[in-house]
Amino acid sequence: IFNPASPAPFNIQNQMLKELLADAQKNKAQNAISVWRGDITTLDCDAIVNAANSTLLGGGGVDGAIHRAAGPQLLEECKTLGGCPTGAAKITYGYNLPASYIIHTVGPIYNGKVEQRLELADCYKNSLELARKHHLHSIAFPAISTGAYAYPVDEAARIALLTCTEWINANADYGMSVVLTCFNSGVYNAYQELVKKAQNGE
Ligand code: AR6
Repeated sequence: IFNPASPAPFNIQNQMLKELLADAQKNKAQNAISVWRGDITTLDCDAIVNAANSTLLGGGGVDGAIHRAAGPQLLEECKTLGGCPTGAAKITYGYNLPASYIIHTVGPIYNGKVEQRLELADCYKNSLELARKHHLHSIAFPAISTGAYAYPVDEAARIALLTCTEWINANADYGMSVVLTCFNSGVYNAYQELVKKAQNGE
């Protein structure tokens, strides 16, 4: 758990994550960021985030996994949303998922331009804002843009961690548990490196 005020994140274990998410549902969310390895569709969060494309009509990767697990009603609701620009976020119900809601955001398709850092940060910030607007207290993110959209994993992980930390610090009165999920070892290693650096005060 990464408490932005002091300690560093670590690879949270299933039982502890369960307790953390249960607390959040009782409105006792800790202001914490956890790094967890696994399939985001299994998480019993108030909301999980989907790394979608601008049509919001489904795709591969985590988007495909979320649509499969949520069931066909999700696509029906997505059809009513009119798509989503890069960096923005839209919310739907979670249907057959353990999570109550899905927040769909669209990451940048990597092209090396520095503006893309802001677009990626906006994905995290706008998802967190939307969660707060809906009174949600736990949210799980995939590593947005690091799959099909080819964003370099190290930079994407740094942006994810920094943006979530800043948001939590700015909303410390609210109470939000953030779970950064890693589905592959590249993303996991990137977060681990950041943890080590934070522990060394870098
Ligand atoms: N749980 C958690 N993370 C996952 C899961 C899962 N079940 N499955 C994949 N990941 P990607 P993008 C990780 O490609 O790069 C889709 O077709 C994966 O290992 O899903 O933002 C959309 O429709 C990677 O680290 O999303 C868009 O067209 C991360 O999720 C496009 O891909 C993101 O990989 C979006 O590309």
